[in-house]
Amino acid sequence: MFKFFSDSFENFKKKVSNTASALVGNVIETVSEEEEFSEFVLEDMEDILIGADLGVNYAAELVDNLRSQSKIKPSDVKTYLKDEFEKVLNNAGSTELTYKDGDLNIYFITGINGAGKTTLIGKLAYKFKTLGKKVLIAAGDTFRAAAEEQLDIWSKRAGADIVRRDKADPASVVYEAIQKAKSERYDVILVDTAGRLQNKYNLMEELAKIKSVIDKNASENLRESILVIDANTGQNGLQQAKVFTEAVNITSVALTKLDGSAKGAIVLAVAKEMGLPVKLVGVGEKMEDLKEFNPQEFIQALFE
Ligand SMILES: Nc1nc2c(ncn2[C@@H]2O[C@H](COP(=O)(O)OP(=O)(O)OP(=O)(O)O)[C@@H](O)[C@H]2O)c(=O)[nH]1
Ligand SMILES: [Mg+2]
Repeated sequence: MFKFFSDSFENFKKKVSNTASALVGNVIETVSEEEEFSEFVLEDMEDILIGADLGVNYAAELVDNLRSQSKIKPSDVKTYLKDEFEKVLNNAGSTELTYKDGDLNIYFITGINGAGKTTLIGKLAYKFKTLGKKVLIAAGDTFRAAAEEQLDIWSKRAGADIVRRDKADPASVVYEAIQKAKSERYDVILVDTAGRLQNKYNLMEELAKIKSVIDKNASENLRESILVIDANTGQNGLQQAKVFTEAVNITSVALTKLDGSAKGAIVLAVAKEMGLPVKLVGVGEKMEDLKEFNPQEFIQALFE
């Protein structure tokens, strides 16, 4: 529906080059010159896929498919992986961020501490502002010292408005933001949340409470519950996805810090294991370093 700032393909390719060599380059190098898929070669291939953070189950499935057939030769391994990855990404659903024109659009942003939630909100606020939208940020991380200050700086930079109440109950901050947005006809609310409370249980309780405030007051306006995952956390990202999905119904993933990461295969693992589409990708610390995830482009960058 709208296009996020897009890098040139060449730039994007550079940013995922570490993932490309960990995931695809290493397999091709090890496998493609072999005569056949011997047990030895298959085990090597499985180790590489696991090492690239594709996940143990998914890696085993890909290798098992090869073990039980004779049509695909080692020299075809590139095409084989490409087809498989395309299938998985297609099955995870649309990668387009849901947005309804002329209505209030709420985005609920969650994730563990340091994943990049606040930065993502700054980038999204900026993007929506450049599209001429009226944007309100709800400072729902009232736990961490300086969190609201950081968000305040981002909102000013992006030219968005903010509702913040230091040390208040996050759910009440979000409630206030919804009332303000409805009476002042905002297009977008971006809800920031804490990444760490005293323990995981408290955090999940708090997120569920915020979610229920949104459900009670603006359920029809909640467009996406986005889980922010740092690409460098690899398989832990999958664990996070499970925990957060149990607490609040996650609809999509934003993968941050893909620039430089060798663990971008988490995009595929999340799609495969959780059936969740990655919709946004963070490729740097600047306000413009946000991309809409484009599966074709990602595949092309991995395999070209
Ligand atoms: N290289 C790179 N750095 C990023 C990206 N996104 C965020 N960061 C950096 O990651 C660090 C943490 O980002 P925050 O946005 O504060 O993370 P958070 O999830 O809000 O953290 P808490 O509020 O503590 O839970 C900051 O130093 C950001 O500049 C990205 O896409 N690429
Ligand atoms: Mg934050």
